[in-house]
Amino acid sequence: MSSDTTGAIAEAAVETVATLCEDRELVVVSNREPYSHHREDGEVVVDRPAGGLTAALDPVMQAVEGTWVAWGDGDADRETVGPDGVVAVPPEDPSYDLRRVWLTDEQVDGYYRGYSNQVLWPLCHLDTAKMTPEPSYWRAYRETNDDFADAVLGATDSDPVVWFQDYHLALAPRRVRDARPDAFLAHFWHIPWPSWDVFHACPQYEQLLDGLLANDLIGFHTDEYCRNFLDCVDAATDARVDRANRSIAHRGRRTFVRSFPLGIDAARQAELSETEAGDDFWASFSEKHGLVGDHRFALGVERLDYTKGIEQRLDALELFWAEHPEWREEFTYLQKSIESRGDIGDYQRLQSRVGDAIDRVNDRFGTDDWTPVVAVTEHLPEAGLAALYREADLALVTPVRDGMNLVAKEFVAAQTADPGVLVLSELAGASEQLGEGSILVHPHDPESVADAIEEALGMSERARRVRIADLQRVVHAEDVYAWLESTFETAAAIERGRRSAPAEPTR
Ligand code: GDG
Repeated sequence: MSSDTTGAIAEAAVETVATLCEDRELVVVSNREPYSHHREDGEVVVDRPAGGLTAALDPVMQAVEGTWVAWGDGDADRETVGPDGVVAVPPEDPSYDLRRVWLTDEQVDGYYRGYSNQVLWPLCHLDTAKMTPEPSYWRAYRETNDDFADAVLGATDSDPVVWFQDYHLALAPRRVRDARPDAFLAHFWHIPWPSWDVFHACPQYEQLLDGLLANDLIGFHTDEYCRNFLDCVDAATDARVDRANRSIAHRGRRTFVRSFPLGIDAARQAELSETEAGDDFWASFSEKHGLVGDHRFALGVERLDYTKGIEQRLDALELFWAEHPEWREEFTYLQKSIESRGDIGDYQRLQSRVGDAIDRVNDRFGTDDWTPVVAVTEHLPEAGLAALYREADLALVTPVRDGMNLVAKEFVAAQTADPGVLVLSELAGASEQLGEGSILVHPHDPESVADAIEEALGMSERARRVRIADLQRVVHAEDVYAWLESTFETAAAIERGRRSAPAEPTR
């Protein structure tokens, strides 16, 4: 698919959004902002969306001239806004408002670092032992959600269509709903939703559910997360749960729960994997790390997060080289991981354990001419990353829990030359869509991962082609634009139904 086709797909998404909004303001709310300003050598420079959902949504926002509400965390953000914290973006052709929410250091500590990343993140990834439910975190989370909600309400005097992103904002919908009963509110939850026995571990389970049930539509990546959410509502509240229809009647309204598996801009990813910049990157990278000639390599790409299964993967690789000495000096593992949330203790400890595990494996098997595990910790340019995807013989995507995992999809879309093999965890949301053409493994079973590596390295080119073609069909058909369209089509259908149906009985 070419960029022209991508443009056409974006236009289709714009039309669907326009149908839903009619003359109402579209307000997107997320923790991270699409554009941030900071100072570099005294000059103000702007960071703009590079890939991902933000890049796909940006042209839609430009076309419908909506408002994006987000935390202004750039060091020059305050000096670039007008009254009400608003700056028009994109800078070269301003067409929509970015309304920045300012957070104090205490709020960043409590709402972001605290409640979002040390309570909700481990909770939703089933790691309740890592939860740190400090009362001050919860207070800051509530207060900051109020600030986001107030920024939404300040964006327009009439009833907007609001789309909240992610787990940072579970409470904001309720405050917006109370002020604007006729607004259309939707929410997409980017991480897993756990089963009730796990969610019950959170002391604020009732308030979180009440906040989310102020939405008309809640989206998750998979059907499993939808079922878990319905179970939690059923167990924890007196709302009426209609499982067949996947909807919930609560406080006089109905909330619909649907799965929308997020995709990537697959056409762009395929193009990126064939650029000159990517070729140049690969030429020097492969030389530097000895990935030349017949040498084979596997690739892992992620933030350094305990949910991504990096330690377990290193155990599996150690087992693989122990059981298959014939692959020593012939096969390398490239761990491309970026430090993440480094100011949180659990992440610092993970970083040091991963470093120790890499040293252990390299000390055990490494030779003067070969380093079994190569760790790359810097942020790579998109074309460089795409070249690594293209050249890798296999990708090891083995999270112990992951809402979706877009790396799996990027790897698939980048296989434009000799196709590689996707080794994928059963516990990644992506396995619902990509289970068929990948080799599925259990991340906690090192034998299954080691066997998968052996299978992938021995797979014929024909078998790899068949598998990758199947996977590419899915990744291209269910890309980020299809995701936008299906979300907004569903929202429009709900809105039509709501206008023609009688009010819900109150409970
Ligand atoms: C959350 C959920 C869900 C990484 N290193 C570089 C780089 N990346 C990019 C990848 C990919 C992105 O980061 C990571 O996305 P994931 O989806 O894998 O994971 P999370 O960050 O945990 O995201 C997840 C997602 O939200 C969306 O809903 O899928 O389950 O946890 O796009 O390419 N990009 C560049 N250089 C790097 O060095 N350019």
